[in-house]
Amino acid sequence: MAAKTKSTVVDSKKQFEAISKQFETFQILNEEGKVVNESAMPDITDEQLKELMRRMVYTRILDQRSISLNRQGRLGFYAPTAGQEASQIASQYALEKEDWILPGYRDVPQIIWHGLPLYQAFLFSRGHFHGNQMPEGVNCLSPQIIIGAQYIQTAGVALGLKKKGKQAVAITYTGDGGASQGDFYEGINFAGAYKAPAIFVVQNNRYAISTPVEKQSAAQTIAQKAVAAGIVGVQVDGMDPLAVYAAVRDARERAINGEGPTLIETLTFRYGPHTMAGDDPTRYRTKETENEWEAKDPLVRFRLFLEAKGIWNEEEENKTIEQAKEDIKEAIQKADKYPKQKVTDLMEIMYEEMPYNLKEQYEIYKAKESK
Ligand SMILES: Cc1ncc(C[n+]2csc(CCOP(=O)(O)OP(=O)(O)O)c2C)c(N)n1
Repeated sequence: MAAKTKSTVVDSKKQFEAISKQFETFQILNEEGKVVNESAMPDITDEQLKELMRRMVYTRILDQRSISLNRQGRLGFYAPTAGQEASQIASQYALEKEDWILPGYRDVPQIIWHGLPLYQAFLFSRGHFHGNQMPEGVNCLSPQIIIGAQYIQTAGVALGLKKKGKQAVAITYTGDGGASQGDFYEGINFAGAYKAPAIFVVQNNRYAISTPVEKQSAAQTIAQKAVAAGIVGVQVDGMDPLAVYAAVRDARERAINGEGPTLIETLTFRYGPHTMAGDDPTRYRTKETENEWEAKDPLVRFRLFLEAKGIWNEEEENKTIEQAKEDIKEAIQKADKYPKQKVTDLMEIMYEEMPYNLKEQYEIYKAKESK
């Protein structure tokens, strides 16, 4: 190995040490469900805490049912979410209705809790256009498949909110892999330059399909990438719902006050495969790694915390599970009954004014469909 460079220009060791000190993981609730950071406790009522738990339990059931429906051939594209509930649900819970969500493909739970009806989420999975039609007043874009593209769009949406004088933010999500994309850097840089009210979340679940985060970047944390864009960066325990909630509330307040965007890295883990399209995590993850992360489970630690406060019990949990199962059953039936997608539907929704050459094709299909 080559000798270490003795530089008189920069003390590289000192520089790296200073960076890692600035981006220590923010945590409120530890794995045993104990508050370890009392002074950072967010302002949140017992009823809100229970609602957050309900939503996380509900979402875990939705994930299990979605996987099973996918295996039965009743859903199409599906990216599992179990393990990421604190990161996803607590971050959405910290928003207000007027805020905008620009999700990635794994972030369907956040847009459901922001108002997308469940049957439409199922239609989205089936590739039906109606799954992308947000109801009036549901401020969400449809899930982005192109890795990182939503980061640039978020900078634009946030700048639009600022120009319109709205007291609202735009929040977006990508994975650790997304933080290696050019769009990621362009998005955070632009939003920083214009002090746009944006919140950029990177859900670091450690793998971009099979590529480990260590192979994605030489940076010790993803949060520190905020420095180059001149914005605030924070690394959060993404298995801790209270820490995620507090970090997003904090970022939202800064954004609304005109102090610009925040980059939040949530340290999390997806228990399941990358998507249901044939990924096999046992080929790139060890059982030990999986066990290590499952011991950090957000539902387990939050349940312990709420039980110790005397505001959660088995009955509450079972009620939530039953409700989720009932809603899912109804929603899948509604999705089944929804009119099948026609070729002419795709043409109609794409254009306000259809080009003449497509009009010809449109008429041909219209005639075929009416037979
Ligand atoms: C621009 C682009 N390149 C490649 C892909 C293929 N692809 C789909 S998911 C994925 C990995 C993304 O990993 P990460 O950003 O960590 O998110 P995660 O799926 O772990 O939530 C890749 C490379 C894509 N969809 N878009």
